[in-house]
Amino acid sequence: MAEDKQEYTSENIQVLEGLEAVRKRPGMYIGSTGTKGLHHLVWEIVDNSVDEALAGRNDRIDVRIHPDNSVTVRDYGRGIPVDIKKDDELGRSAAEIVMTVLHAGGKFGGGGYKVSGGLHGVGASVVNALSEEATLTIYRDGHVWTQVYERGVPVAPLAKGEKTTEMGTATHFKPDPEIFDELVYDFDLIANRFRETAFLTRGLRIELIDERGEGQTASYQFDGGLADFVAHLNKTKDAIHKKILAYTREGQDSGMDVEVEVAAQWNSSYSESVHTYANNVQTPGGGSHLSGFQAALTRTINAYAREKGFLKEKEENLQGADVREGLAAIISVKLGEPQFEGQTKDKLGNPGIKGFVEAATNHYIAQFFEENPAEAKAICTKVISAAQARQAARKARDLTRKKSALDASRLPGKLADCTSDDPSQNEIFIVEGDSAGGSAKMGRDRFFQAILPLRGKILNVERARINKVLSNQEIQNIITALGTGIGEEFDLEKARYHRIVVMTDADVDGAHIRTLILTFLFRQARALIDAGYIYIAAPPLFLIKYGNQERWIEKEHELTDFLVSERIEQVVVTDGTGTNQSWSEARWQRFTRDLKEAQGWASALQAEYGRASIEWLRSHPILFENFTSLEQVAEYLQRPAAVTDHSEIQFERFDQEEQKLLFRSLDASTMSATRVILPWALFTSSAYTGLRKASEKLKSAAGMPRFVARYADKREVEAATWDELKGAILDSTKHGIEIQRFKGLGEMNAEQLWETTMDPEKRILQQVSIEQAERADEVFSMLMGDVVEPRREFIERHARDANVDV
Ligand code: 0RA
Repeated sequence: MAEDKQEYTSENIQVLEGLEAVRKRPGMYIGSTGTKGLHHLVWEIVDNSVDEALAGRNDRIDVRIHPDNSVTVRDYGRGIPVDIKKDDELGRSAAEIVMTVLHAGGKFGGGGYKVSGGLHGVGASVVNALSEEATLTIYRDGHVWTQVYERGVPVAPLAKGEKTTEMGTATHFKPDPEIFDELVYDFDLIANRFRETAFLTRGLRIELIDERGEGQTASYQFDGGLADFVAHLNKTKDAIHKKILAYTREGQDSGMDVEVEVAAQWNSSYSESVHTYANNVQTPGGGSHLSGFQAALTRTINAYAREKGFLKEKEENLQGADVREGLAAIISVKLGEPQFEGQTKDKLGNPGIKGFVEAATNHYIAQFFEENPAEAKAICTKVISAAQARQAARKARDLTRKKSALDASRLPGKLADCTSDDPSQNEIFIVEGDSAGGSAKMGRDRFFQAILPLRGKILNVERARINKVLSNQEIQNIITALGTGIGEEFDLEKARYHRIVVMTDADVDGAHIRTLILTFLFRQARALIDAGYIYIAAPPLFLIKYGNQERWIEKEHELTDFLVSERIEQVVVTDGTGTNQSWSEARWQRFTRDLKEAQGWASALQAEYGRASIEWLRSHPILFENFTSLEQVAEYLQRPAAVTDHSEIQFERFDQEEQKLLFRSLDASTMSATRVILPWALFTSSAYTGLRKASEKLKSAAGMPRFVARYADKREVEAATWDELKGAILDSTKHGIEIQRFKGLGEMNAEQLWETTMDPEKRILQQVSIEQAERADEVFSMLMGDVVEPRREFIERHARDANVDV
């Protein structure tokens, strides 16, 4: 016995030491404690469920981001084993070991490929150690099993609960605010990653539900796997053949199982979009799988084109770049021990993989071409014209090295150039609209600042392809002014300005014009972006005047920050109980955070129980009562004490069978009636508990509804709910402040434009990164391309943001 106990302690200490190490140096395990590290926790837990899918045992993963910034990942696999490990001195369940022992995750895996690369695969125990609270729920062997942990330490052993026929694993974790800088998840980032994972795992459904704020959802399932992925890449392009090339092959490398899966389709564009993966991890650096694919592609297309006479005897061979022009493809390999190489470990090493992928590709493409002569012909025509264009361009360059159609010696008439002839200190502002251009000309420092106004309507070449854009007069003015030439003739040395500032209005048209200019630069003068010469001006949206002071404010949320920091201490709020509270910045921060959380839980509940009922619930003191049955709720509502100052309840029905209460609530001040339905299931849901907790916090931060907010005892603003209180406080902070909103650059005079946007001492410029330009390019393809559907989706998706701006 004594010995047992000692061993228990020593093992236990080891576990605690392991968790302590993770909490001391989280960066070593998840990269950082910033946003990136926070998202790693999600990837980590989801990857475990993806592994279960790769093992063929799970077809669905549901991920919820809760309003309190906790996350639940539920899968429908076999469930983590719950049995007590025989050789474990502590008598722990397998599940507890997975959750608490570093790197224990793989121990029970029955071989196969694991999703792991770079920092992934550190295990659920790391997530657990970095979570304030975590709950593991396993549906297995006919029962629900649960275990709760605090900062990685189990609160109790794994407990066997009620019976179930369900299967799978649910991990709920709340990242520890003591560890992470901030708990802010990026919905789009997570959704994009899940979409990618769903493409790479044929048939797996991944659903993402964001319960924060207004809430968003995304759901992905691709029964076509990589072929669907390629179709997605070509969604905004014109595919030049219908049938997508798609193949898989299984085999061996160094005695271990390997598998390759490829899908490919050419489009009419001139760019290549080939993405590679090893064990579902991106390999942007390429490696042996990519080399094998490329070698086979070049070889088989040359052979076929010669055999069929598309390529004449005297003509030179097609090069790699020719056969990949307009190619969209995905190459995904799965292997036992991937070697990730290179500085950033993003390149697949395993040398044997090259031959394996090459053989699979040679075999498949030859067969595909034989069986699909129409597709083969379309592809050959495309790649041969790529080769011809390459050869023609080379000849033209050789002949007329210098002569250019877009000669920089004749500068555009609209350009107001600067006097300095030192490009390294010169700047050009490309300004939307003649009127803003006029102000900019007057406001500038003419020694080093040049102005090129653009007619606002340049985008009226609606649905133009990029070649049409090039023939646009305004774009040609930009090209001549910049001096570098474009495309093949581009020469960075000839740049006439080392700062090129795109200055457009902060509205939808402005965003369009900026997208167009960035796209043009990305495709035709990319080196300008690489060199860091391109900037976007960010003129402020607001000018505020108070007393005899003036101040520029960039964005909406900064206006709020300013008002709050400047004036919140002079706001007094009287709450529903008649208590007066003075407000501080700290109270405001607490209040808005708790409010957001409460709104999130409320909208999760609304989706299930209806808007009216939940809104009623939120504004009623019933929220703070404790009930153990629906009878108690009914009793509470029928007691006179339940009648608040603001409403009267007309009881309708108690549905015993369905466990539901139905009644009407009459608002005393507005005389409006709300029909409320309260099912018992609502009171026992976790979202209800969340809403209650958040509302308790709101109550202690801001008091009980209803409210009256006053600024320095003058004007009064009323608020019936916590939601309205936020607006009322902001409203009252505006007392005596004049806020002017600038919708366009044209509304600023020369002096204002200089002060806010052009004066190097004060202005804010945003340097354009390649990623940003790439995004602009994608948006451009979508907005201007021939495919209508994605454009509509995009416009609908952004319509709300756009309305805020205009
Ligand atoms: C090892 C063995 C078995 C299941 C799992 C791991 C498993 C782990 C995770 C993590 C998240 N979801 C999961 N689902 C399954 C099952 C072994 C068996 O039943 O024979």
